[in-house]
Amino acid sequence: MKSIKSNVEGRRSKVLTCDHVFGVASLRPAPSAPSAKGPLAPIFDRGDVASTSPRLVTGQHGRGFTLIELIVTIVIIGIVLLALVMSFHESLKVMGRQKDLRKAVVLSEELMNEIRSKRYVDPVLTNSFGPEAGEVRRTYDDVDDYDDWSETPPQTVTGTVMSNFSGVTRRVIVGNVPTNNFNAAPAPDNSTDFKRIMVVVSNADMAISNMSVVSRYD
Ligand SMILES: [Ca+2]
Ligand SMILES: [Ca+2]
Repeated sequence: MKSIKSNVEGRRSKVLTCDHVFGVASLRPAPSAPSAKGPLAPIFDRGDVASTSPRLVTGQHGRGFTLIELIVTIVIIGIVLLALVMSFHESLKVMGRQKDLRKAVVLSEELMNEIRSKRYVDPVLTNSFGPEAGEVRRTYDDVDDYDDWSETPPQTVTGTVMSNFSGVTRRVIVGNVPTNNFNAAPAPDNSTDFKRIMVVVSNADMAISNMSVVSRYD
C-alpha cells in the first residue's frame, strides 16, 4: 500500500505540475506552507493571473503621459500644422500668379490685335517713324505710332480705364528688323520691310511679352 500511495502522490504531483503550467492551479487556494508552492509559486504570488484581465495602458509602463511627453506632442503637432498652413499659403500664391499670367496674356493679345490692324506706314508721311504730329492712341493709323507707348493701368482705345488691373502696365516697342533675323535689335527707322511689335505686360511680380512681326507686303 505504501508503494501504491507513494505512486498516487507522485502522479498527483505530476498533475499539479502540469496544472501550474497551464495556469489552472492559480484558481486554487495558495498553499500555506512556502515549501509547497514549488518553483512556479512566486509567479502567481505576484498576481500574474490577474494581469491577464484587460487593462488600460496610458503610457509607457502603464503610467500616464508626463509633462515633457505632452509638450513634445504639442510641438510636433504645431510643426505639422505650420507646414500645412505654409503649403496652403504657397498654393494660393501660385494660383494667384497663374491668374495674373492669364490676365496678362489677354491684355497683351488685345493690344497686339489693335496694333496689327493698322497700316505698315503712315498713309501721309510714309517715311516717318513713330506717332506723327497730333496723333494719339485713338487716332494712330500705322503700327510704328505705338513705338515706346505705355499706360498704367490698361485702358481701352477710347481711354476708359479697365477695372481689376490696378498696378498693371502695358508697354509697346516697335522697330524694323532684318528680313533674315527677326530677333535682331529693332531699328526705329523704316529701314527694312519688316517691323517687329513687342507688347510687354507687367506688374510688381511678373512680366510677359507678346511678339509679332508685320511686313510691308501683308
Ligand atoms: Ca501715324
Ligand atoms: Ca507713324
